[in-house]
Amino acid sequence: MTDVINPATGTVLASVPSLGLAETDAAIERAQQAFGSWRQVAPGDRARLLRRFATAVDDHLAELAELEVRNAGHTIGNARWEAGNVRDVLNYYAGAPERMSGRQIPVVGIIVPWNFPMPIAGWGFAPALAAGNTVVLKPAELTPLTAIRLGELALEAGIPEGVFTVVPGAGSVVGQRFVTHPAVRKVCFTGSTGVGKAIMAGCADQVKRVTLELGGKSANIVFADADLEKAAAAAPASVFDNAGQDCCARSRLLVQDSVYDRFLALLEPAVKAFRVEDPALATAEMGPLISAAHRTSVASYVGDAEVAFAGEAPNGDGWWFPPTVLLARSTGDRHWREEVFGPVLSVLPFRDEAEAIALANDTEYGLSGSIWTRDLGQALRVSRGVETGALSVNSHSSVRYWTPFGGMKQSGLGRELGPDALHSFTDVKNVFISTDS
Ligand code: TAP
Repeated sequence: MTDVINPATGTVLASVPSLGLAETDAAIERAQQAFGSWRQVAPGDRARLLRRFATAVDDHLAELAELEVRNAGHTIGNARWEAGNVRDVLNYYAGAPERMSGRQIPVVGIIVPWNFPMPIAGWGFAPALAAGNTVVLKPAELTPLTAIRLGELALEAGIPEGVFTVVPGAGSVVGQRFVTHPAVRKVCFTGSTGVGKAIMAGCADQVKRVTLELGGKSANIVFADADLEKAAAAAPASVFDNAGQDCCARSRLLVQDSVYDRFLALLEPAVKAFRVEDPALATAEMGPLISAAHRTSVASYVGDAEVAFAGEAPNGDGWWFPPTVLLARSTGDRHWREEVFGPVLSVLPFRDEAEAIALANDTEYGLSGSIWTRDLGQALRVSRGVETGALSVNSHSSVRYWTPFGGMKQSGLGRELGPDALHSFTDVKNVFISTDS
Protein backbone atom coordinates (compact mmCIF):
# COMPACT_ATOMS: atom_id res chain seq x y z
CA MET A 1 0.00 0.00 0.00
CA THR A 2 1.12 3.58 -0.64
CA ASP A 3 0.01 6.49 1.52
CA VAL A 4 -1.42 9.40 -0.46
CA ILE A 5 -0.66 12.78 1.15
CA ASN A 6 -2.59 16.06 1.04
CA PRO A 7 0.18 18.52 0.06
CA ALA A 8 -1.65 21.47 1.62
CA THR A 9 -1.55 19.87 5.09
CA GLY A 10 1.05 17.10 4.92
CA THR A 11 -1.53 14.61 6.28
CA VAL A 12 -2.38 11.16 4.91
CA LEU A 13 -5.49 11.25 2.74
CA ALA A 14 -5.84 7.64 1.64
CA SER A 15 -3.91 4.41 1.18
CA VAL A 16 -3.81 2.93 -2.29
CA PRO A 17 -2.53 -0.51 -3.34
CA SER A 18 0.83 -0.45 -5.07
CA LEU A 19 0.46 -3.22 -7.63
CA GLY A 20 3.32 -5.56 -8.51
CA LEU A 21 4.51 -7.31 -11.63
CA ALA A 22 2.05 -10.22 -11.51
CA GLU A 23 -0.95 -7.89 -11.10
CA THR A 24 0.33 -5.64 -13.91
CA ASP A 25 0.70 -8.63 -16.21
CA ALA A 26 -2.81 -9.77 -15.31
CA ALA A 27 -4.22 -6.28 -16.15
CA ILE A 28 -2.35 -6.25 -19.49
CA GLU A 29 -3.61 -9.75 -20.34
CA ARG A 30 -7.21 -8.72 -19.52
CA ALA A 31 -6.75 -5.70 -21.78
CA GLN A 32 -5.40 -7.95 -24.53
CA GLN A 33 -8.44 -10.24 -24.26
CA ALA A 34 -10.84 -7.29 -24.15
CA PHE A 35 -9.33 -5.91 -27.36
CA GLY A 36 -10.91 -8.77 -29.33
CA SER A 37 -14.44 -7.67 -28.45
CA TRP A 38 -13.81 -3.89 -28.10
CA ARG A 39 -12.58 -3.65 -31.71
CA GLN A 40 -15.81 -5.38 -32.80
CA VAL A 41 -18.05 -2.85 -31.06
CA ALA A 42 -19.76 -0.96 -33.88
CA PRO A 43 -18.37 2.58 -34.27
CA GLY A 44 -21.72 4.16 -33.36
CA ASP A 45 -21.92 2.08 -30.16
CA ARG A 46 -18.31 2.89 -29.23
CA ALA A 47 -19.11 6.58 -29.69
CA ARG A 48 -22.22 6.24 -27.51
CA LEU A 49 -20.22 4.54 -24.74
CA LEU A 50 -17.61 7.32 -24.80
CA ARG A 51 -20.38 9.94 -24.56
CA ARG A 52 -21.86 8.07 -21.60
CA PHE A 53 -18.40 8.04 -19.98
CA ALA A 54 -18.22 11.82 -20.59
CA THR A 55 -21.65 12.28 -18.99
CA ALA A 56 -20.55 10.21 -15.97
CA VAL A 57 -17.49 12.49 -15.58
CA ASP A 58 -19.73 15.56 -15.87
CA ASP A 59 -22.15 14.17 -13.25
CA HIS A 60 -19.20 13.69 -10.86
CA LEU A 61 -17.33 16.88 -11.77
CA ALA A 62 -17.52 18.43 -8.30
CA GLU A 63 -16.42 15.19 -6.61
CA LEU A 64 -13.45 14.74 -8.99
CA ALA A 65 -12.40 18.37 -8.56
CA GLU A 66 -12.53 18.20 -4.77
CA LEU A 67 -10.52 14.96 -4.84
CA GLU A 68 -7.83 16.69 -6.94
CA VAL A 69 -7.71 19.70 -4.60
CA ARG A 70 -6.98 17.33 -1.71
CA ASN A 71 -4.61 15.00 -3.54
CA ALA A 72 -2.62 17.38 -5.76
CA GLY A 73 -3.15 20.77 -4.07
CA HIS A 74 -4.67 22.23 -7.23
CA THR A 75 -6.83 25.30 -6.77
CA ILE A 76 -10.54 24.47 -6.90
CA GLY A 77 -10.94 26.65 -10.00
CA ASN A 78 -8.21 24.75 -11.84
CA ALA A 79 -9.44 21.35 -10.66
CA ARG A 80 -12.95 22.04 -11.96
CA TRP A 81 -11.48 23.01 -15.34
CA GLU A 82 -9.38 19.82 -15.34
CA ALA A 83 -12.36 17.51 -14.69
CA GLY A 84 -14.32 19.44 -17.34
CA ASN A 85 -11.39 18.94 -19.72
CA VAL A 86 -11.65 15.14 -19.31
CA ARG A 87 -15.37 15.39 -20.18
CA ASP A 88 -14.66 17.63 -23.18
CA VAL A 89 -11.83 15.45 -24.51
CA LEU A 90 -14.04 12.35 -24.22
CA ASN A 91 -16.87 14.11 -26.07
CA TYR A 92 -14.46 15.39 -28.74
CA TYR A 93 -13.05 11.91 -29.44
CA ALA A 94 -16.53 10.36 -29.21
CA GLY A 95 -16.99 12.01 -32.60
CA ALA A 96 -14.14 9.93 -34.04
CA PRO A 97 -15.23 6.26 -34.18
CA GLU A 98 -17.85 6.76 -36.90
CA ARG A 99 -15.38 8.73 -39.01
CA MET A 100 -12.41 6.33 -38.80
CA SER A 101 -11.62 3.27 -40.85
CA GLY A 102 -10.69 0.18 -38.83
CA ARG A 103 -7.05 0.55 -37.89
CA GLN A 104 -6.04 -0.06 -34.29
CA ILE A 105 -3.04 -0.71 -32.08
CA PRO A 106 -4.20 -3.43 -29.63
CA VAL A 107 -3.17 -2.43 -26.10
CA VAL A 108 -1.93 1.04 -25.18
CA GLY A 109 -0.05 1.72 -21.92
CA ILE A 110 -0.42 5.26 -20.58
CA ILE A 111 1.98 6.61 -17.92
CA VAL A 112 0.81 9.82 -16.22
CA PRO A 113 2.75 12.32 -14.04
CA TRP A 114 1.50 13.95 -10.82
CA ASN A 115 1.24 17.52 -12.04
CA PHE A 116 -1.99 17.22 -14.09
CA PRO A 117 -3.39 13.80 -13.15
CA MET A 118 -6.81 14.19 -14.83
CA PRO A 119 -6.24 16.02 -18.12
CA ILE A 120 -3.08 14.13 -19.10
CA ALA A 121 -4.81 10.80 -18.42
CA GLY A 122 -7.76 11.90 -20.59
CA TRP A 123 -5.52 13.09 -23.44
CA GLY A 124 -4.24 9.52 -23.65
CA PHE A 125 -7.23 7.29 -22.93
CA ALA A 126 -9.94 9.22 -24.83
CA PRO A 127 -8.36 9.02 -28.32
CA ALA A 128 -6.98 5.54 -27.61
CA LEU A 129 -10.44 4.18 -26.72
CA ALA A 130 -12.05 6.06 -29.60
CA ALA A 131 -9.59 4.43 -32.00
CA GLY A 132 -10.61 1.00 -30.71
CA ASN A 133 -7.62 0.22 -28.50
CA THR A 134 -7.81 -1.09 -24.97
CA VAL A 135 -5.90 0.84 -22.30
CA VAL A 136 -3.90 0.18 -19.16
CA LEU A 137 -3.12 3.40 -17.30
CA LYS A 138 -0.56 4.00 -14.55
CA PRO A 139 -1.15 7.16 -12.49
CA ALA A 140 1.73 8.79 -10.58
CA GLU A 141 2.18 7.27 -7.13
CA LEU A 142 1.66 10.71 -5.55
CA THR A 143 -1.70 11.39 -7.25
CA PRO A 144 -3.62 8.19 -8.08
CA LEU A 145 -7.07 9.08 -6.68
CA THR A 146 -8.80 10.80 -9.60
CA ALA A 147 -7.51 8.22 -12.11
CA ILE A 148 -8.87 5.39 -9.95
CA ARG A 149 -12.24 7.18 -9.79
CA LEU A 150 -12.25 7.73 -13.57
CA GLY A 151 -11.67 3.98 -14.01
CA GLU A 152 -14.75 3.29 -11.86
CA LEU A 153 -16.84 5.84 -13.77
CA ALA A 154 -15.85 4.21 -17.08
CA LEU A 155 -17.21 0.87 -15.85
CA GLU A 156 -20.39 2.51 -14.52
CA ALA A 157 -20.87 4.15 -17.92
CA GLY A 158 -20.80 0.73 -19.61
CA ILE A 159 -17.21 0.58 -20.95
CA PRO A 160 -16.63 -3.20 -20.80
CA GLU A 161 -14.37 -4.76 -18.17
CA GLY A 162 -10.71 -4.86 -19.28
CA VAL A 163 -11.08 -2.10 -21.88
CA PHE A 164 -9.81 0.66 -19.55
CA THR A 165 -7.88 -0.48 -16.47
CA VAL A 166 -6.13 1.80 -13.98
CA VAL A 167 -3.04 0.09 -12.51
CA PRO A 168 -1.61 2.06 -9.56
CA GLY A 169 1.97 1.26 -8.58
CA ALA A 170 5.58 2.27 -8.92
CA GLY A 171 6.96 3.60 -12.20
CA SER A 172 9.89 1.22 -12.03
CA VAL A 173 7.46 -1.76 -11.74
CA VAL A 174 4.12 -1.02 -13.46
CA GLY A 175 5.36 1.67 -15.89
CA GLN A 176 8.44 -0.33 -16.80
CA ARG A 177 6.28 -3.41 -17.47
CA PHE A 178 4.24 -1.41 -20.02
CA VAL A 179 7.55 -0.92 -21.83
CA THR A 180 8.68 -4.55 -21.70
CA HIS A 181 5.39 -6.48 -22.02
CA PRO A 182 4.98 -7.51 -25.68
CA ALA A 183 1.16 -7.23 -25.56
CA VAL A 184 1.43 -3.47 -24.90
CA ARG A 185 2.03 -2.19 -28.42
CA LYS A 186 2.22 1.51 -27.68
CA VAL A 187 3.37 3.58 -24.70
CA CYS A 188 2.14 7.10 -24.09
CA PHE A 189 4.40 8.76 -21.54
CA THR A 190 4.21 12.18 -19.91
CA GLY A 191 6.86 13.11 -17.39
CA SER A 192 10.48 14.06 -17.03
CA THR A 193 12.86 14.08 -19.98
CA GLY A 194 15.20 11.64 -18.21
CA VAL A 195 12.57 8.94 -17.66
CA GLY A 196 11.15 9.64 -21.16
CA LYS A 197 14.53 8.90 -22.75
CA ALA A 198 14.79 5.61 -20.83
CA ILE A 199 11.26 4.64 -21.96
CA MET A 200 12.08 5.47 -25.58
CA ALA A 201 15.25 3.35 -25.37
CA GLY A 202 13.26 0.50 -23.75
CA CYS A 203 10.59 0.65 -26.45
CA ALA A 204 13.28 0.33 -29.13
CA ASP A 205 13.81 -3.27 -28.07
CA GLN A 206 10.39 -4.29 -29.45
CA VAL A 207 10.16 -1.41 -31.95
CA LYS A 208 7.20 -0.32 -29.83
CA ARG A 209 5.44 2.91 -30.72
CA VAL A 210 5.87 5.72 -28.25
CA THR A 211 4.50 9.21 -27.65
CA LEU A 212 6.48 11.42 -25.27
CA GLU A 213 5.38 14.63 -23.57
CA LEU A 214 8.37 15.81 -21.56
CA GLY A 215 9.74 18.91 -19.86
CA GLY A 216 9.87 22.55 -20.87
CA LYS A 217 11.60 25.86 -20.21
CA SER A 218 9.36 28.15 -22.16
CA ALA A 219 10.07 31.80 -22.92
CA ASN A 220 7.67 34.70 -22.47
CA ILE A 221 9.03 37.39 -24.83
CA VAL A 222 7.87 40.95 -24.16
CA PHE A 223 8.70 43.53 -26.85
CA ALA A 224 8.87 47.25 -26.11
CA ASP A 225 5.78 48.00 -28.24
CA ALA A 226 3.55 45.54 -26.32
CA ASP A 227 0.66 46.49 -24.05
CA LEU A 228 3.01 46.36 -21.05
CA GLU A 229 0.27 46.69 -18.41
CA LYS A 230 -1.59 43.73 -19.87
CA ALA A 231 1.59 41.66 -20.32
CA ALA A 232 2.70 42.33 -16.73
CA ALA A 233 -0.73 41.48 -15.34
CA ALA A 234 -0.75 38.16 -17.26
CA ALA A 235 2.86 37.10 -16.58
CA PRO A 236 2.43 35.76 -12.99
CA ALA A 237 -0.26 33.19 -13.86
CA SER A 238 1.76 32.07 -16.91
CA VAL A 239 4.43 30.67 -14.59
CA PHE A 240 2.87 30.40 -11.10
CA ASP A 241 -0.35 28.64 -12.14
CA ASN A 242 -0.40 25.13 -10.60
CA ALA A 243 2.51 26.38 -8.44
CA GLY A 244 4.73 26.36 -11.54
CA GLN A 245 4.37 22.57 -11.79
CA ASP A 246 3.40 22.91 -15.41
CA CYS A 247 5.49 21.75 -18.35
CA CYS A 248 4.17 24.81 -20.27
CA ALA A 249 5.16 27.31 -17.55
CA ARG A 250 6.65 30.46 -19.06
CA SER A 251 9.55 30.28 -16.60
CA ARG A 252 11.96 32.44 -18.66
CA LEU A 253 10.86 36.05 -19.06
CA LEU A 254 12.66 37.98 -21.82
CA VAL A 255 12.02 41.73 -21.76
CA GLN A 256 13.30 44.22 -24.36
CA ASP A 257 15.98 46.32 -22.66
CA SER A 258 14.36 49.70 -23.43
CA VAL A 259 11.33 48.81 -21.24
CA TYR A 260 13.03 46.40 -18.82
CA ASP A 261 12.90 48.61 -15.68
CA ARG A 262 9.36 49.78 -16.38
CA PHE A 263 8.16 46.21 -16.95
CA LEU A 264 9.70 44.91 -13.70
CA ALA A 265 8.04 47.81 -11.86
CA LEU A 266 4.68 46.70 -13.28
CA LEU A 267 5.38 43.03 -12.58
CA GLU A 268 6.30 43.41 -8.91
CA PRO A 269 2.83 44.35 -7.57
CA ALA A 270 1.22 41.67 -9.77
CA VAL A 271 3.51 39.00 -8.28
CA LYS A 272 2.97 40.24 -4.73
CA ALA A 273 -0.81 40.20 -5.23
CA PHE A 274 -0.83 36.58 -6.46
CA ARG A 275 -2.95 34.73 -3.90
CA VAL A 276 -1.27 31.64 -2.45
CA GLU A 277 -3.65 29.99 0.01
CA ASP A 278 -5.74 26.95 0.84
CA PRO A 279 -6.47 25.60 -2.67
CA ALA A 280 -10.05 24.76 -1.68
CA LEU A 281 -10.85 28.49 -1.40
CA ALA A 282 -12.49 29.99 -4.47
CA THR A 283 -10.08 32.95 -4.28
CA ALA A 284 -6.90 30.81 -4.41
CA GLU A 285 -4.64 31.40 -7.42
CA MET A 286 -1.94 29.00 -6.26
CA GLY A 287 -1.74 26.08 -3.83
CA PRO A 288 1.20 24.15 -2.36
CA LEU A 289 3.94 22.19 -4.10
CA ILE A 290 3.32 18.47 -4.45
CA SER A 291 5.76 17.12 -1.83
CA ALA A 292 8.45 17.99 0.71
CA ALA A 293 11.15 16.54 -1.56
CA HIS A 294 9.95 18.65 -4.47
CA ARG A 295 9.96 21.79 -2.31
CA THR A 296 13.60 21.10 -1.41
CA SER A 297 14.39 20.75 -5.10
CA VAL A 298 12.64 24.04 -5.99
CA ALA A 299 14.35 25.87 -3.12
CA SER A 300 17.76 24.72 -4.38
CA TYR A 301 17.29 26.94 -7.47
CA VAL A 302 16.71 30.07 -5.40
CA GLY A 303 19.72 29.39 -3.11
CA ASP A 304 22.26 32.13 -3.83
CA ALA A 305 20.47 33.50 -6.91
CA GLU A 306 19.62 37.21 -7.12
CA VAL A 307 15.99 37.58 -5.99
CA ALA A 308 14.25 40.58 -7.57
CA PHE A 309 11.08 40.20 -5.48
CA ALA A 310 8.76 37.49 -4.16
CA GLY A 311 5.15 37.05 -3.11
CA GLU A 312 3.70 35.56 0.06
CA ALA A 313 2.91 31.95 0.97
CA PRO A 314 1.39 30.36 4.11
CA ASN A 315 3.91 29.30 6.78
CA GLY A 316 2.09 26.37 8.33
CA ASP A 317 1.91 22.69 7.46
CA GLY A 318 2.07 21.65 3.84
CA TRP A 319 4.63 22.22 1.10
CA TRP A 320 4.25 25.96 0.45
CA PHE A 321 6.59 28.11 -1.60
CA PRO A 322 6.17 31.80 -2.49
CA PRO A 323 6.06 33.02 -6.11
CA THR A 324 9.64 34.17 -6.69
CA VAL A 325 11.26 36.29 -9.41
CA LEU A 326 15.00 35.87 -10.04
CA LEU A 327 17.32 38.05 -12.12
CA ALA A 328 19.46 35.93 -14.41
CA ARG A 329 23.12 37.01 -14.31
CA SER A 330 23.84 35.04 -17.47
CA THR A 331 22.27 32.33 -19.62
CA GLY A 332 24.52 29.87 -17.75
CA ASP A 333 22.56 30.31 -14.49
CA ARG A 334 21.09 27.00 -13.35
CA HIS A 335 17.65 28.56 -12.74
CA TRP A 336 17.70 29.98 -16.28
CA ARG A 337 18.68 26.70 -17.96
CA GLU A 338 16.94 23.93 -16.00
CA GLU A 339 13.27 23.18 -15.53
CA VAL A 340 12.56 24.24 -11.91
CA PHE A 341 8.94 22.99 -12.01
CA GLY A 342 8.02 25.40 -9.23
CA PRO A 343 6.85 29.03 -8.81
CA VAL A 344 10.15 30.55 -9.89
CA LEU A 345 10.49 33.02 -12.77
CA SER A 346 13.90 33.97 -14.26
CA VAL A 347 14.21 37.33 -16.03
CA LEU A 348 16.70 38.54 -18.65
CA PRO A 349 16.74 41.61 -20.92
CA PHE A 350 17.29 41.41 -24.71
CA ARG A 351 18.28 44.00 -27.33
CA ASP A 352 16.35 43.16 -30.50
CA GLU A 353 14.20 40.59 -32.28
CA ALA A 354 17.15 38.46 -33.42
CA GLU A 355 18.55 38.25 -29.90
CA ALA A 356 15.11 37.42 -28.46
CA ILE A 357 14.75 34.46 -30.85
CA ALA A 358 18.32 33.27 -30.18
CA LEU A 359 17.81 33.42 -26.40
CA ALA A 360 14.41 31.69 -26.57
CA ASN A 361 15.96 28.88 -28.63
CA ASP A 362 19.04 28.51 -26.42
CA THR A 363 17.58 25.51 -24.56
CA GLU A 364 17.26 21.78 -25.10
CA TYR A 365 13.47 22.15 -24.67
CA GLY A 366 10.78 23.41 -27.06
CA LEU A 367 7.29 22.98 -25.64
CA SER A 368 5.49 26.29 -25.35
CA GLY A 369 5.97 30.06 -25.14
CA SER A 370 4.45 33.51 -25.62
CA ILE A 371 5.13 36.66 -27.62
CA TRP A 372 3.84 40.09 -26.57
CA THR A 373 3.88 42.73 -29.30
CA ARG A 374 1.46 44.99 -31.22
CA ASP A 375 3.42 44.45 -34.45
CA LEU A 376 1.78 41.61 -36.40
CA GLY A 377 4.80 41.17 -38.68
CA GLN A 378 7.08 40.82 -35.68
CA ALA A 379 4.66 38.34 -34.06
CA LEU A 380 4.74 36.17 -37.20
CA ARG A 381 8.53 36.39 -37.67
CA VAL A 382 9.18 35.46 -34.05
CA SER A 383 6.57 32.67 -34.18
CA ARG A 384 8.46 31.22 -37.14
CA GLY A 385 11.81 31.63 -35.40
CA VAL A 386 11.06 30.13 -31.99
CA GLU A 387 11.42 26.33 -32.02
CA THR A 388 8.52 25.21 -29.87
CA GLY A 389 5.34 23.16 -30.23
CA ALA A 390 2.75 25.70 -29.01
CA LEU A 391 3.04 29.50 -29.02
CA SER A 392 0.61 32.20 -28.06
CA VAL A 393 0.66 35.85 -29.10
CA ASN A 394 -0.55 38.41 -26.53
CA SER A 395 -1.88 35.60 -24.31
CA HIS A 396 -0.60 32.49 -22.57
CA SER A 397 -2.80 29.69 -23.89
CA SER A 398 -1.14 26.36 -24.58
CA VAL A 399 -3.98 23.87 -24.50
CA ARG A 400 -7.23 23.69 -26.39
CA TYR A 401 -8.46 20.13 -26.85
CA TRP A 402 -9.30 20.66 -30.54
CA THR A 403 -5.75 21.71 -31.50
CA PRO A 404 -2.54 19.64 -31.37
CA PHE A 405 -0.29 19.78 -28.32
CA GLY A 406 3.28 18.53 -27.98
CA GLY A 407 6.92 19.48 -27.99
CA MET A 408 9.91 20.00 -30.25
CA LYS A 409 13.52 19.06 -29.43
CA GLN A 410 13.78 17.27 -26.06
CA SER A 411 10.27 18.32 -25.01
CA GLY A 412 8.77 15.31 -26.70
CA LEU A 413 7.74 13.24 -29.63
CA GLY A 414 4.32 13.15 -31.30
CA ARG A 415 1.21 15.23 -30.69
CA GLU A 416 -1.72 14.83 -28.32
CA LEU A 417 -5.20 16.36 -28.65
CA GLY A 418 -6.79 17.68 -31.83
CA PRO A 419 -7.17 15.53 -34.92
CA ASP A 420 -3.47 14.48 -34.84
CA ALA A 421 -3.70 12.35 -31.68
CA LEU A 422 -5.90 9.74 -33.35
CA HIS A 423 -3.20 8.94 -35.92
CA SER A 424 -0.80 7.93 -33.18
CA PHE A 425 -3.29 5.29 -31.95
CA THR A 426 -3.79 3.66 -35.33
CA ASP A 427 -1.66 1.67 -37.72
CA VAL A 428 -1.92 1.59 -41.49
CA LYS A 429 -2.54 -1.83 -43.03
CA ASN A 430 -2.59 -2.26 -46.79
CA VAL A 431 -4.50 -5.39 -47.94
CA PHE A 432 -4.29 -6.49 -51.59
CA ILE A 433 -7.21 -8.70 -52.63
CA SER A 434 -6.93 -10.74 -55.76
CA THR A 435 -10.09 -10.74 -57.84
CA ASP A 436 -8.98 -13.85 -59.78
CA SER A 437 -11.70 -16.46 -59.80
P1 TAP B 1 8.60 11.38 -13.80
O1 TAP B 1 9.41 11.08 -12.62
O2 TAP B 1 9.22 11.22 -15.12
O3 TAP B 1 7.30 10.44 -13.66
C1 TAP B 1 6.27 10.44 -14.60
C2 TAP B 1 5.56 9.10 -14.56
O4 TAP B 1 6.49 8.09 -14.98
C3 TAP B 1 5.09 8.69 -13.15
O5 TAP B 1 3.87 7.98 -13.27
C4 TAP B 1 6.20 7.77 -12.70
O6 TAP B 1 5.82 6.83 -11.73
C5 TAP B 1 6.55 7.08 -13.99
N1 TAP B 1 7.90 6.48 -14.01
C6 TAP B 1 8.97 6.81 -13.25
N2 TAP B 1 10.01 6.02 -13.55
C7 TAP B 1 9.59 5.16 -14.51
C8 TAP B 1 10.21 4.11 -15.25
N3 TAP B 1 11.49 3.79 -15.04
N4 TAP B 1 9.50 3.44 -16.17
C9 TAP B 1 8.20 3.79 -16.40
N5 TAP B 1 7.56 4.76 -15.74
C10 TAP B 1 8.24 5.46 -14.81
O7 TAP B 1 8.02 12.83 -13.82
P2 TAP B 1 7.19 13.55 -12.67
O8 TAP B 1 8.16 13.96 -11.63
O9 TAP B 1 6.05 12.70 -12.29
O10 TAP B 1 6.61 14.82 -13.47
C11 TAP B 1 7.30 15.98 -13.61
C12 TAP B 1 7.96 16.06 -14.98
O11 TAP B 1 7.04 15.75 -16.01
C13 TAP B 1 8.46 17.45 -15.30
O12 TAP B 1 9.75 17.38 -15.84
C14 TAP B 1 7.48 17.98 -16.35
O13 TAP B 1 7.94 18.90 -17.25
C15 TAP B 1 7.09 16.74 -17.05
N6 TAP B 1 5.75 16.91 -17.60
C16 TAP B 1 5.62 17.13 -18.92
C17 TAP B 1 4.38 17.32 -19.46
C18 TAP B 1 4.21 17.53 -20.91
S1 TAP B 1 2.74 17.55 -21.48
N7 TAP B 1 5.21 17.68 -21.71
C19 TAP B 1 3.24 17.29 -18.66
C20 TAP B 1 3.41 17.07 -17.33
C21 TAP B 1 4.69 16.86 -16.80
P3 TAP B 1 5.99 7.14 -10.14
O14 TAP B 1 4.78 7.90 -9.75
O15 TAP B 1 6.05 5.82 -9.50
O16 TAP B 1 7.26 7.92 -9.98
